Amino acid sequence: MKRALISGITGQDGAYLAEFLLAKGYEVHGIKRRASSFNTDRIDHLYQDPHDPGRRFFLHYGDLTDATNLIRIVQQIQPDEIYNLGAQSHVQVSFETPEYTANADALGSLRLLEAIRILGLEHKTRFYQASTSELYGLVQETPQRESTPFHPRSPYGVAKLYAYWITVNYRESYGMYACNGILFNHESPSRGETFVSRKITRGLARLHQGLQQCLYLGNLDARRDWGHARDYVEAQWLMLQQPKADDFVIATGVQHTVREFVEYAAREVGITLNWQGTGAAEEAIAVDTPTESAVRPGQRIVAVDPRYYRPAEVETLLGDASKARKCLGWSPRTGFREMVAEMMHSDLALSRRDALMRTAGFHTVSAQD
Ligand code: NDP
Ligand code: GDR
Repeated sequence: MKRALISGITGQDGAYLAEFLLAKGYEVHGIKRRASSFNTDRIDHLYQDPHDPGRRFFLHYGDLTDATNLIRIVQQIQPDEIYNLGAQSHVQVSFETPEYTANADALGSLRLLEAIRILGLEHKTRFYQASTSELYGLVQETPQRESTPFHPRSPYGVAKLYAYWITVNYRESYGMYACNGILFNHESPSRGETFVSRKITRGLARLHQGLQQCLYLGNLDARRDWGHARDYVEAQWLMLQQPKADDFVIATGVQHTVREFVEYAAREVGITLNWQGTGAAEEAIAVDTPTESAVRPGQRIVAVDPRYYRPAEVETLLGDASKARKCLGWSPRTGFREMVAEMMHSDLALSRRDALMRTAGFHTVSAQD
């Protein structure tokens, strides 16, 4: 039985990957951070009773900023594969917490690679680094492929640049099987609520149920290549199953603006929008609305709030995953429209539950960011 260790197992990708590896027959170990409240929502369905003799799912307390803890976990597990998915992964937050982001996202990767080396596991343990299209930042060519030069635009991107190169360096220096997956944006109903995709589907669902009055967004013109997380974790696994370690772009090759994301999501719940104004004064007004929704024709649904603008923006990203298609046999299964619909309907179900709770006398917190 193969043994995998996942950092960031409580995150979106960690949860999908854990489920994927368990289905493949792996023993799966995850590193979770201590928190003052439960932080395992996304993986609770995978929990196995510690008394179950056939148990294949284990969680370990740890942190990417704590080298001795990482060494101890790797020593104890002796994993065949490590997936380093843990990170402070929010680009805008990285401008507020640049030092911590560098510590977790850059040095965290180094600490795991060093743990493998210190324990003499260079020829046993394969390593996956969660690299990102944010490396391209101010893009030098379109579409972006493995050979496109990097120009990161945030402390997050710069930290991930270090992680990318230290992974390449350990492969070249010590013959380790270490790969970078340069993944473009990927989303799902489990996406963190403050990333734009989920903020849109959650916000529209709450508007639909009368739990929120307006959705405030930043740069509506930003263009992204959005795929589905479920498809992308398969690519992560495929990268560690090859005869030779290499780096791969994972993307759909299709691009949409944030504005288009809003339109597709709104249409999914029967709301048609009319955009007016430009720049910070742009807003979307509901034209057609379904009768069962709390949204009324003429209501302002979306407005721009410049506080969501970033000090330096990545305006456009579009990936070319030809190398992954050719060498890994990977291609995305889920289209943009299908993914938006899945997210929208999942959030609508959650908002209906929240609305019911409210009418029954309970109050829910309304996170806007
Ligand atoms: P999430 O933000 O959903 O999950 C991040 C995970 O990392 C969480 O489990 C979080 O724990 C954990 N984490 C954060 N800081 C630390 C730390 N100091 N020590 C240990 N664990 C930590 O991210 P995604 O699942 O979306 O992304 C997974 C990885 O892929 C990240 O590295 C991200 O940067 C990268 N990436 C993501 C893309 C995307 O579009 N989703 C695209 C390209 C790359 P907790 O739950 O406690 O906060
Ligand atoms: P990104 O994702 O920065 O690409 O990083 P995010 O969804 O945060 O932003 C995408 C684009 O939307 C614009 N935007 C907004 N973004 C947020 N979060 N909130 C808003 O209100 C808003 N309005 C407009 C942003 O300016 C941006 O241009 C994600 C993360 O998962 C990273 O960890 C990962 O590496 C990259 O994707 C690939």
